[in-house]
Amino acid sequence: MELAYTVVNGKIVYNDGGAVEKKMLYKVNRGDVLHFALLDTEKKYSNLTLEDIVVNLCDFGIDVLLIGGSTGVTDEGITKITDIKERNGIDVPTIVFPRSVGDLKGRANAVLYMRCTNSRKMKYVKDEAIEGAAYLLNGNIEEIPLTYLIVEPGGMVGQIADAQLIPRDNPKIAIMHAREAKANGSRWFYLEAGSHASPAIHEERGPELISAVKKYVNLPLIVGGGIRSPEAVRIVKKAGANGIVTGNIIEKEDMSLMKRIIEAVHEERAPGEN
Ligand code: 1GP
Repeated sequence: MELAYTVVNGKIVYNDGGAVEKKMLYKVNRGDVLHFALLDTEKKYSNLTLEDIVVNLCDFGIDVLLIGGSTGVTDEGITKITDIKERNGIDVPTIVFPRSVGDLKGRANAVLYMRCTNSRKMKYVKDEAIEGAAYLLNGNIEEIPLTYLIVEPGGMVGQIADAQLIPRDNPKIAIMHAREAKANGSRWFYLEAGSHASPAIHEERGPELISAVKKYVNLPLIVGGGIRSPEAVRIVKKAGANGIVTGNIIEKEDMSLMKRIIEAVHEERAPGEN
């Protein structure tokens, strides 16, 4: 039987990942940090159109258009993004950040096929993923197997999932979750503080948590929750994040700030940093 992944010179090389995941991993392995711009396609912006936003973000160099949102992902929403990409010759992948199995209907390039490992609800730990497997069986969408861990304060997602929130002052708990995720075949790990989180993921011992998980578990690590500035980006990068999600800040419609945030994501790391 072929192994799901091999480790070459300390880097993880997956043998059965799809094209989108392989490209992400290629970038992570060469030391890049990935920027995931989380978009709500149903959001009404005041000054810009969704097209302006997508075109600008892609121009600034985001790595992934992550489609999510408080009301879930619709087929129409994904189609809007696909049309914008076609009209503007954009080849940034569209990945669904699902709230539930219903979000797998649209024709995105891939889905974060996730398990919320510290939810107290079986629905988010397993049931949604099992139902979602029907879409994988149809071969319509590439899955990116990911374990999602909600840390304090957790925000709305923490409440909806009824998460047993991960404390910031005891990194061992997060490390154990990450190690379990790896042992059970997850290929990506996501530390989530919650949208609008205060403290954000880069504040109040969040960086220590990121560094601890990164030190003990060799899985690409995505982080998010309250990242709204280039300074915040630099802190989570220094702590060892391989991927950074920004959601809410996009709604400020400040494209010059977004440009600076995206540039900070792609700045070279200082020597000796992860
Ligand atoms: C939420 O981690 C993401 O799921 C992004 O959070 O909206 O605060 O950027 P923000």
